[in-house]
Amino acid sequence: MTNHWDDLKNAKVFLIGGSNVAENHVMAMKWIRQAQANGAKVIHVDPRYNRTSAIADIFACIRPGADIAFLGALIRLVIEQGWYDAEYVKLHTNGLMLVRDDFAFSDGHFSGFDGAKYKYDTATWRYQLGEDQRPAKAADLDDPRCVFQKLRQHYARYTPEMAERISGIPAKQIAEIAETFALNRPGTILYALGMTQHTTGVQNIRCYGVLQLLLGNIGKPGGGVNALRGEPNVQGACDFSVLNNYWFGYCDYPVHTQPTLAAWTKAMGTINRAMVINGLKAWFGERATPENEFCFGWVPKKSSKKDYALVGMTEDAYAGKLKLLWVLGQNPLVTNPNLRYVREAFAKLEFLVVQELWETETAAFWQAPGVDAKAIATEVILLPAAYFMEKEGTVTNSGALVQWRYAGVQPPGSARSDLQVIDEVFRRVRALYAQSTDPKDAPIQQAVWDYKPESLAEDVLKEINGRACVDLPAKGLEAGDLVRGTRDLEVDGRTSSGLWMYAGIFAGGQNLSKRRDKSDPSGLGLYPKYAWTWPDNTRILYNRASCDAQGQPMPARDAKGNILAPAVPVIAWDATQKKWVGHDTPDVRYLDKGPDTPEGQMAFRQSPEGVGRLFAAAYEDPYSGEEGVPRDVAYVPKDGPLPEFYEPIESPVANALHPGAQCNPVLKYPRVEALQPIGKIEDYPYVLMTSTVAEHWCGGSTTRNVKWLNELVPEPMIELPVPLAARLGIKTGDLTRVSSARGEIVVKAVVTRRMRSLRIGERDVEIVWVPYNWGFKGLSTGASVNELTIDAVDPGAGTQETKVCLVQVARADGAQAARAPEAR
Ligand SMILES: Nc1nc2c(c(=O)[nH]1)N[C@H]1C(S)=C(S)[C@@H](COP(=O)(O)OP(=O)(O)OC[C@H]3O[C@@H](n4cnc5c(=O)[nH]c(N)nc54)[C@H](O)[C@@H]3O)O[C@H]1N2
Ligand SMILES: Nc1nc2c(c(=O)[nH]1)N[C@H]1C(S)=C(S)[C@@H](COP(=O)(O)OP(=O)(O)OC[C@H]3O[C@@H](n4cnc5c(=O)[nH]c(N)nc54)[C@H](O)[C@@H]3O)O[C@H]1N2
Ligand SMILES: [Mo]
Repeated sequence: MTNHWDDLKNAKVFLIGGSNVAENHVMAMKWIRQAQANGAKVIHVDPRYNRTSAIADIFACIRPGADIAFLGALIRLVIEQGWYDAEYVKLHTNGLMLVRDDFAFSDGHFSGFDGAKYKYDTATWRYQLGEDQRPAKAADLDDPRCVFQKLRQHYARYTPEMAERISGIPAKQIAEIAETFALNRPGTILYALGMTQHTTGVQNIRCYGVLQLLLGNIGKPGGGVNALRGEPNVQGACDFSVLNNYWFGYCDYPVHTQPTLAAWTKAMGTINRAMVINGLKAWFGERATPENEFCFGWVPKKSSKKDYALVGMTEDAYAGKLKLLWVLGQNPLVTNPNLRYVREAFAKLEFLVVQELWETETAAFWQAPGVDAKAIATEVILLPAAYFMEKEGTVTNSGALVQWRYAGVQPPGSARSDLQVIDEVFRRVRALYAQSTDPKDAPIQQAVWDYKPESLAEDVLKEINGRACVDLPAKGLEAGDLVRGTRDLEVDGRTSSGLWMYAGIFAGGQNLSKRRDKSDPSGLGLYPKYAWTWPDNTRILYNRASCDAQGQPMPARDAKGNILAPAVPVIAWDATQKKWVGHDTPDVRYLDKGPDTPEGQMAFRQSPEGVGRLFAAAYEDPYSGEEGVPRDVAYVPKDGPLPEFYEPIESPVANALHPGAQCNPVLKYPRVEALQPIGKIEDYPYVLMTSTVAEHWCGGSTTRNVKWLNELVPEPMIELPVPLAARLGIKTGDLTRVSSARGEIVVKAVVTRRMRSLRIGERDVEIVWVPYNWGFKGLSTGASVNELTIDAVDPGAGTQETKVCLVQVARADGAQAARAPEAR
């Protein structure tokens, strides 16, 4: 989230795409309802009519995976109708920056494509640079070489009619949505899995960024691009790099071609190096010195050739290369796609540790129906874990609000908190290495690990917050003092911080995540003294973008300068005090550098250009002061600087925009032919969409063991549109066989008008739905839909395409064979 939950009340319009917020983020509804009571409009774009659709003013039924076609048309309309905020675009985005002349796009491919490697060379995705090595700028947005005009050209193909042909949303409704969203400001976007679980997941979300930047909706109350995060602490987990692709604080994880900190810095920039040095100081303390590159050599390096994501791990296990797997708080034998492959891979592990509340399908994979346990040699250890109310620590929510949770009860039996388990395992491993003289064991012997059992979680949080490592009189800190925020952090090892974004959570020695002060002086829902948000307790990210060139709050406008919404003060430059002040923590690099300085103009200090990126150019900010080392390096999506529509891997139709590029060109699938078949429309004529239900939680082990919830939704089902069910002779309650190229399940049918058939090009495309919350363990058992889903993933994020694959559907008694819809 760029904004936060309470801030939803400030929105005048909601575009909810790929999110069922009413069922999956129930507490958001009170803010959405409050906004609606104040006249806000809600637009819901979803293949299935659900409880979110029920409260929407406009419901648009979309074919799964077609969002970029629809959003491309919105972007086109916003530009062509002059609804964009020209002043904001010029000031706060890279709209004016000149793109290299050799950048091109044709037949579905951007310039630089290497088909043999499924890869782009990004050399042409760059700016024309001025003499100062910074991006050259056009005088106005009409310059055909500027980013804004490249954007306009790119989306010229996305007419509402083309978008209708691809997505199934009528062109007239697309125009209505564009106008409603563009002319009501501020507007917010809420999204979740319907947008991310696709092989175009990253670019789906990029569309939202582009749209919101065009409309000037970022950095303001009631605006933003708001990811509704899933698992309770998934935001915190990502911040701390419980991910394969990022290191802590969203730096790139070091790879084997970067053995030194100097090499890594060349690729990542000196700003990120400063964060990493603070981290290394937290991990290795006094051992980390400038002379030994702060022990960077001790950090394990990834192989840049290997895939460490879930599917990559599955592949390695299958190939016998991954021998020991330790699963904490995950149930992949229900929730990973293409389960047959996962099951076979697990059977090849030598050792499996599952740290869990229950004996899940994962812990018991060898007991799965049809599996011969005697043929499996894997040794399985089940460690009993404490549940959330049985332990203390922080949870970071979607709005980056870090809240302390207290233990309510003691864990039962021998169950322990995950932190206690990790602490004990580390101490025992360290003891095993105590006598070793092998240099590779030094990090295990030397890591700082001195948490006290009685204050374990808070000791870790203090380490994360960071400390002065030496006396810092200029900052009023003595060696050992806790730092008070990111502005206390030094770049040279004189401070430590386990995660720079969290520096200040323990300011003044107080655990600010425990704050529960409900005062809100601005009335904007900022609640500045309630718990704590990163960075530096900022509630609205990029809030400098709410101000104009003079640093004063600016109204929302269209391209002609007509005011669409008044300025709402969040922060501003105070010329008398000579600093940025406001209701929120100013999201600026230096509090005392005003609008007359380059830094004081940067609304997007996290991007090397300092502005929002409509076009995701490859770019390094050259000004680090070190020869050949950039200060900051831009993130460049693997699949293009502008979002482009591609069909899902299993799709019912050909790509209407470019037959030469059906699917995401940088995606290699299948990776293992035998286990990753791709279904054809002739055999699997319907589109399967999967999601969760309000009454269960994800893989279901925590909810399928609760009798009351099982009464509400006792088993999985397939939901079918009425005309399809009639054609197949299926009634509600009938046992139905659903199959894909990868597997087959039998579930009961529910025939509803919530599911629809969409006209896509020359074809009627029928969409069916199955929830993914079941498995063979627990009080309520049932078929796992992930037997059917495809394990293709987004090439950038690695997210599985579990929102769309092709299936066949038939009555399980075989009385009536399914028939594919004929092309008309
Ligand atoms: N009660 C409950 N709450 C939960 C969870 C739970 O299991 N139960 N899970 C938690 C977790 S981990 C997560 S990640 C979140 C998930 O929260 P959501 O993302 O809301 O979860 P889903 O219901 O999977 O998917 C959202 C919507 O996307 C739609 N959709 C599917 N494909 C497409 C598409 O291609 N385009 C568009 N526009 N829409 C599409 C689906 O119909 C669905 O309504 O919820 C969290 N909250
Ligand atoms: N087809 C399909 N598949 C999907 C999705 C989809 O929409 N469609 N959604 C995907 C999404 S968004 C997600 S997040 C994943 C979820 O996938 P999983 O993470 O595998 O699902 P959960 O059921 O949440 O699994 C969490 C497990 O942790 C255990 N647990 C709970 N609390 C604790 C704790 O404090 N400590 C420990 N050690 N264990 C604990 C629970 O008992 C549970 O078994 O599923 C994904 N899979
Ligand atoms: Mo999730």
